[in-house]
Amino acid sequence: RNEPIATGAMILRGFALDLGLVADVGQVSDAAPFRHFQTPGGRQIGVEMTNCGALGWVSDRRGYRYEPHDPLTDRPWPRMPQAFRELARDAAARAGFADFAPDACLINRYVPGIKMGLHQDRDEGDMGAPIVSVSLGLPATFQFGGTDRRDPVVRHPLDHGDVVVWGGPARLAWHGVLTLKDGAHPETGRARINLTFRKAA
Ligand code: MD5
Ligand code: FE
Repeated sequence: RNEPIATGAMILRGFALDLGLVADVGQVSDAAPFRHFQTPGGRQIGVEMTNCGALGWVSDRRGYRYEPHDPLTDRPWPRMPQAFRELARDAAARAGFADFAPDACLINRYVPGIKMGLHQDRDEGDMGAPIVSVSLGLPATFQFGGTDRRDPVVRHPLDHGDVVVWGGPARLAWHGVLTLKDGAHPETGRARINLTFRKAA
């Protein structure tokens, strides 16, 4: 089921079910553990993060950026699993963006009580490419606004297996995730995992 939510943004309900993605996340996080990054202002980000692919999103006192190495291990980020790569490409194509070849996959882990405040994704080199976002585990409420911070926001529930594709005019929309409610999911336990595929270079 395709659910358009704005020009350039579409929810593909249940598009990522039964692909073994949670097991792949476990493989990645065995090699590159989830951790809390620091913000440039010196605070700790509530969401725990790791990455796979050629480039990974990192944050520290020096700023936000993409790096080829994990600062925790000084090793390259783990390879992007083939199932991730294919899912991202297929979802983008379904939403009208042919030939999406992400070089970065940020993996966010939310536990109950954690949220992601409204922000824009603007650290990527290729703003012409879409972003593909995959929700796994506990449900969450996504907040989606406009390209101006003051634009009104609409809320969309996101469940295990839902995929959202953002591109074109939606690429620079303000967005966030409301505080995760308590619960347990058979595949992820007390957590929500979000995969965010991007063309960073
Ligand atoms: C999440 N993650 O559920 C969200 C899903 C992040 C982040 O926001 O930056 O890690 S990605 C949603 C997204 C990406 C790019 C553009 C828009 C939404 N948008 O235009 O709303 O953990
Ligand atoms: Fe974002």
